[in-house]
Amino acid sequence: AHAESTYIMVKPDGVQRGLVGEIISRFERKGYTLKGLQMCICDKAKAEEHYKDLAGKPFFPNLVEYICSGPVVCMIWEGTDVVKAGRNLIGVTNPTDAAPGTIRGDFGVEVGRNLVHGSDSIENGAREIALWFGSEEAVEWEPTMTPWIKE
Ligand code: YYY
Ligand code: MG
Repeated sequence: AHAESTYIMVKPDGVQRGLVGEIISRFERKGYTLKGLQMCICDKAKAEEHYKDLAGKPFFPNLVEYICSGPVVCMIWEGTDVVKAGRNLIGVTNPTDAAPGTIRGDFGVEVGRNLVHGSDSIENGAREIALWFGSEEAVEWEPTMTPWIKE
């Protein structure tokens, strides 16, 4: 099947709470491939660009402030249907409603502290990867494990 890419980001609360390894591990164990990884502190302009579709929402200013409030861990994950399956691993937006076994369901309490971002479409995945990663920063490689994960 076609290997697509998604942008996954551990938000500042996930970093502060020491959940970076846990979150990476869930994507690794599932069978996806890490193709980019870096840490940064986001500025306001970048946060507004990342969430531009939500610019009119009442929670937008708080959202931007939250994303800029500490370091985030930025990742590119690749694999079959990774956009949809990545959001399944993360769980629905409000951790109250997120199923146990998902990241937000297992570790989150409030919607404004929901630990992790995942792209919602292939197009937005490409847009977000281009926003957060320079052209030299993604790593092109293929795990030797691939034939045991993909037919
Ligand atoms: O894609 P996802 O992160 O699950 O939700 P979005 O609808 O794209 O909203 C982005 C982000 O905004 C969400 O992760 C938390 C925040 N947010 C909020 O604080 N309050 C809401 N009622 C809805 C979203
Ligand atoms: Mg979203």
